[in-house]
Amino acid sequence: MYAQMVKTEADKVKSLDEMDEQERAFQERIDADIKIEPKDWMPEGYRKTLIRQISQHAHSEIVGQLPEANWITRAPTLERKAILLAKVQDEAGHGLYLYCAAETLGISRDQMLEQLHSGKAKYSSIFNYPTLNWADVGTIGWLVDGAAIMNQVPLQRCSFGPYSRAMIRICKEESFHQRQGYDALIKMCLEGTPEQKAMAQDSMNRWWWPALMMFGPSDADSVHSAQSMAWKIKINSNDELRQKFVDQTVPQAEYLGLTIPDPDLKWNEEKGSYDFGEIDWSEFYQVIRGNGACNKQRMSDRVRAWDDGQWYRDGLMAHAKKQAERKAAAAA
Ligand code: FAQ
Repeated sequence: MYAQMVKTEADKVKSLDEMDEQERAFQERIDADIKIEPKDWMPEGYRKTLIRQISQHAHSEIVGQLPEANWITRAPTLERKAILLAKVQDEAGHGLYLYCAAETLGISRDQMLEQLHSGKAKYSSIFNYPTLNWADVGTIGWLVDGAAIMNQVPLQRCSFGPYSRAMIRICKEESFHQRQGYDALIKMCLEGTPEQKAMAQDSMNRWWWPALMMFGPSDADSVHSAQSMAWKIKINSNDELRQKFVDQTVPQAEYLGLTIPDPDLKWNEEKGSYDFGEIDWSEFYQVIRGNGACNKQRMSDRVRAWDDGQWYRDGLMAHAKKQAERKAAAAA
């Protein structure tokens, strides 16, 4: 499985024999499941890969607030509004834990945000789809947070201490997010009107395939998996997690009475898991290249929010400077 997993980079992963002494000692610590901490020596590639993955993950949490925030003002009840507000606020917190973890690797938050705003850094493809009806809020919780949890639970065991610890806190909150989404859909599908159930089905039809794309390209096309798995920055391959997600989600859809929009979805007795249809990879690559339905809007909203907050950041800096000056004067 491992050997055939990544055609493009598999041959670039060094064996222990090919490493110098320092690299070998580092790899042996990873193999023994000893966490790497920010001040420990690490190969430059390990540092860069972590910065790339953690910052993209942080950007996803922050940009991921936007599609759901669209429905805060139109939530159907006060209770649903309060729940959605809490969830969207949690996403900001997740972004902050992750930016902090990445900062320990020698990149500043301003640099990471510059990379996001200039389009140099990616964020998850899923947040470039529009939220067209209230059921989308439920579907995002159920499918999007569900896919995120499937990916993030193993990342709690990631080799880099600060990332692993951030994931432990994040996963606790994500499970609440997923349950609130499923609960909203239970209300619509099992206790709601035929119109509400139709709304949920429409939402399912639009989000199913993009949710599967969240796990990244197929193993055969994943550029980074082989090295990232050798370093335990990733614990499972993209296809392994995608399969687990499908297997977990099909019975949940059945309980809701929703049809998964995939005519090839079928239980495979021999494999003990579901077979499913081919993902439209051309759509995935269009979205990650910036050409999805909402890429431009998401970025302009983020940049505007950043610019609008300039006066507040200036105020904080001025206050910190004044406090430091007062402290210095008192000590003199
Ligand atoms: N979207 O070689 P691989 C959330 C890029 S959860 C965009 O397989 P890798 C919670 C990839 O960066 C969502 N780009 O790459 C929430 C690379 O491009 P690069 C975030 C993608 O890194 C819920 C290229 O394709 N979760 O936000 C995607 O080994 C609700 C080649 O791919 C994480 O970030 C994609 N879907 O594996 C918030 C989890 N997939 O960088 C609000 C941590 C791949 O060379 C509301 N990240 N690419 O330019 C990971 O586990 C990995 O980075 C993967 C990709 C699995 C995403």
